[in-house]
Amino acid sequence: MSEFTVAQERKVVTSIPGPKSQALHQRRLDAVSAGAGAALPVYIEKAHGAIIVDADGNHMIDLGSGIGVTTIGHTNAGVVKAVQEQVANLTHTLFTLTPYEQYVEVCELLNKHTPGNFKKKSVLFNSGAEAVENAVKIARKATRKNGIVVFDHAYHGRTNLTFTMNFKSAPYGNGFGPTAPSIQHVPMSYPYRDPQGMTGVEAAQRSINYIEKRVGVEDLAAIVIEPIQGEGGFIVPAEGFLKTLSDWAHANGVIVIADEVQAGVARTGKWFASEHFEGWEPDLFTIAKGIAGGMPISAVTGRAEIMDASHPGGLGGTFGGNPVAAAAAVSVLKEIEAGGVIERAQELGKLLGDRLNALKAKYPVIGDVRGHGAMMALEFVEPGTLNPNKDAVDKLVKHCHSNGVLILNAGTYYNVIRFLPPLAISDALLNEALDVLEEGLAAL
Ligand code: PLZ
Repeated sequence: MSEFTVAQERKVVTSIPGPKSQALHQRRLDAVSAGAGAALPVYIEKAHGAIIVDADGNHMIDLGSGIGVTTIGHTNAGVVKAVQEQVANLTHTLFTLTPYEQYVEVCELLNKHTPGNFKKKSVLFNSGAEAVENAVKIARKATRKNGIVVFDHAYHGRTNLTFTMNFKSAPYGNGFGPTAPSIQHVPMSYPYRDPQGMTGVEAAQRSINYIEKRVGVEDLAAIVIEPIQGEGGFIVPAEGFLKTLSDWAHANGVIVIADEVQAGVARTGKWFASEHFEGWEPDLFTIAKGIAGGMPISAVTGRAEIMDASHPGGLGGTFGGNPVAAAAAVSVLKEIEAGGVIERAQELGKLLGDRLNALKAKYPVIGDVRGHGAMMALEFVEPGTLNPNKDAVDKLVKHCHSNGVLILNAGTYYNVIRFLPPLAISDALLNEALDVLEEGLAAL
């Protein structure tokens, strides 16, 4: 059992990256494709709770959870036990060949806990991008239409279809061949950057106007949107935006897909981020990242009649819903169900919100504080303007990394710092990490 093998404290014992990490990085440069980036070449050996330990023995406070994956905490005791037991019993059959119970149980739990008071079904895959790909396949099959609407600042993955759905072509799509057809971007509600006083309903009307003019509803299968955008910089749409969109979609026979890959599964202080938005009614959800404590598994969950539109044999893949990953997901979902996890995300949201707002009041380089629960962000600008300030973010990220705090940037303009701590983090550790950030701000 890995419990308590990693002290929950920050400890910087070498430069970061230290000598062992640097040596490993040399090996990597020789062996690994240059295409796989290296945001922080610190090689991690073990982790528990909210602390990751590198090859040189540095203990870093993790405020990123591997981009929102180890939400339940690193090497969570329940996940470790579930994986160890499952791996000794059964590692693979291929669910569509000879099935097993764990897959069905994950689907039952997701059907139960996703929002929407209707009969739901699910299907499992390996990655977020694969879930998005399949949600689009299912929506096209169900509607017999092709068009897909996505939003400015969106991120949906790195496969051919999903990189086309991303807002930024660099670095995701540029040079990687033809983009997928029938994808149209429309404006997102971005309260910090939209014209002052623009309501959510007005922002939705702006998007709908684009959809009607640029795409038309005739061949529109689905709109796909992150209810709180992840890579785009934790953009929370204005109240009424999502409701107006889903009302319009349903009046026009268009399927609504909520990409909850980054924001879902207890992260925002609700089971799913969609629950923060009154009247917003997605038909399908894509779910991944935080669902299995670090094991690779993803899902599409939604209205049973849409989910059943695919002919038998139309959906699948060798590893989708792998027994070990599924056992980890069952453990995570049941731990959330048992209570305390969602409440912890809410408490962390309060702590983060209070501290980040205090920083904003003090440092004019911070233009905006936003998010819900343990998914909060700071947007940096040149003081007194809306001009994105990537330079400040780069300096702060570097300062935090050298001082043993793993922090992530985000945003279309790379001018956002996002906070995605494991929910297992203590108040004391989170405060300490924010103190390190503040030292960096004071030094800017
Ligand atoms: N949808 C909303 O956030 C993944 C990307 C990391 P995969 N975001 C992190 C990187 O640089 O590759 C993401 C997301 C949303 C889909 C995805 C894709 O999920 O599991 O990375 O395929």
